[in-house]
Amino acid sequence: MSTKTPYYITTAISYPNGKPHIGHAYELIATDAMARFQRLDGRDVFFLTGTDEHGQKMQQTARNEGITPEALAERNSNEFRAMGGLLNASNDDFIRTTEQRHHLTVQEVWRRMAANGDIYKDSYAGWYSVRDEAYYQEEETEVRPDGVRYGPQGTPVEWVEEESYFFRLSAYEERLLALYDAQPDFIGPSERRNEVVSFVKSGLKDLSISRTTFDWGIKVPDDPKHVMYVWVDALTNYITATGYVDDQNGPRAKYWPADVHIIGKDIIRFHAVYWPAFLMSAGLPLPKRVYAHGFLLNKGEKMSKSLGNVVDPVNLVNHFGLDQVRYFFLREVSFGQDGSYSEEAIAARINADLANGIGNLASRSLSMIAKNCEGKIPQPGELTDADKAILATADEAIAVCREEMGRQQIHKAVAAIINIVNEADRYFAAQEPWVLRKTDVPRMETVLWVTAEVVREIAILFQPIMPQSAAKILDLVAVAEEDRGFDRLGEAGRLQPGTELPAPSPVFPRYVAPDADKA
Ligand code: ME8
Repeated sequence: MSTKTPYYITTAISYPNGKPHIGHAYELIATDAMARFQRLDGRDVFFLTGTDEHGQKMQQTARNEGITPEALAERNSNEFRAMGGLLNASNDDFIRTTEQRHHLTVQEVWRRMAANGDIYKDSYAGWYSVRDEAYYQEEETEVRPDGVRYGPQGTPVEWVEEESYFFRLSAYEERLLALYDAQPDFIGPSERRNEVVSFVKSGLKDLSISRTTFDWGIKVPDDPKHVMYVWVDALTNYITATGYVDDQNGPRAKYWPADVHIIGKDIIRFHAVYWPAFLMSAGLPLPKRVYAHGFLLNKGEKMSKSLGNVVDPVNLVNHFGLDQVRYFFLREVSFGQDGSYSEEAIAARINADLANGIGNLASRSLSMIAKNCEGKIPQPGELTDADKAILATADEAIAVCREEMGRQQIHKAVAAIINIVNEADRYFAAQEPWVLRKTDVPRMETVLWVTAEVVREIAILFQPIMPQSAAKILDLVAVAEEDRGFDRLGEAGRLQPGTELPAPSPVFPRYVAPDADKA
């Protein structure tokens, strides 16, 4: 049995009412980078993603397409799974809410909430947004000049009036505020935390948690006329996958409670208000943290199907390359804030940071080793202050990355790695090993050893962000698979003089726009 500390991280589960878009890809890439980081840092990671397949939105979309909700869910869930493959996502499981294991867990959680006296039957009358699968107070909605009433996220709402089970959310107001107080890290970033605290302080109403006017959902125990409100069902996916509710000693039960749920800012209320309240009611441990990233905007505009700018992640990856796209989003967007992207911005990053940055540093130093050191890691002589300073910069970066990744500040961890690249570039330029080749060969060998060693550390650190490219660089400096963890950074894994290197090859080509030569 592993003695490593468990680390459980999740994405939201996406609605498979359509194909995945770039917002879904972004969330998966970011969560994957965090999961990979913790694995390399020695944690026993469980990383979950999946699809949220029930609810009125799914049923309506299926009806419009003239197919069953099962067929719609199946088709698009496969698209989401394929996107995970395309993006090189390292998730350990992919949950679908239509699975039997999930139905059983959700019904058990419902029974526990009912046994705790938190569920009662009444009738609901109010506004509902099918697109958000959310109930809104009248004050949160507005009638726009087009005569349609919209909810706070800008989606149309409709009047719903039916018999419904309710969850006694009002009884959890104080307990939730006490939770946010006792665990200031429960919600991040702070803007989202403030938003949630003021929402709860403004007063919580009991929540309608079942529907009778459609049937595409998980049945309420002992009352099959009702299907559960899709968010009760969806949120529970996180615990289903661990098997914790069924068996606290099961093989994956050690992963509950989750270390962090990564979601978008539009669904913070469900995760930071409803979800902990449901868990408290069912007597289950709460996740440690909920972190909401921002929205991706295409050239500054909100993506929408009507605007036609919902970019297909497959096209983006085919055009720029997978690691280039991963790098761009994780470097360019402050994780937690909205971010804008455009082809020009992606191209600029690729060329500045990858082709001219790490790619150039690796190829210049490694091709000099190939030509001047018989293709073997050279023997360093005594280290100068400049050598020690650049090695220290590389050795110390892990502490910064650990701190920043621990707070989901991925862009800051990436910036810390790029800082090593920039310093190493300056070091290489200042040391002029191509001059030393003619004047002082032992000193040239020292400079090349130091540079190759720094390249090794940069590549180890870059693995969570760009797994394939980092592996390629590590192959070029002949680092064995088992020596690629963060425990091999610094002195523990220094390049061994005399090690034979493969022939160097470029890792990050410059991006040239397809029609650039026609201009
Ligand atoms: O909300 N930029 O599913 P979903 C960044 N099924 N992130 C975006 C985005 C964009 N333009 N558009 C969407 C749901 N997202 C529910 C979740 S979890 C128990 C149930 C994010 O398919 C969004 O914020 O609408 C969410 O985190 C995820 O993609 C899935 O969105």
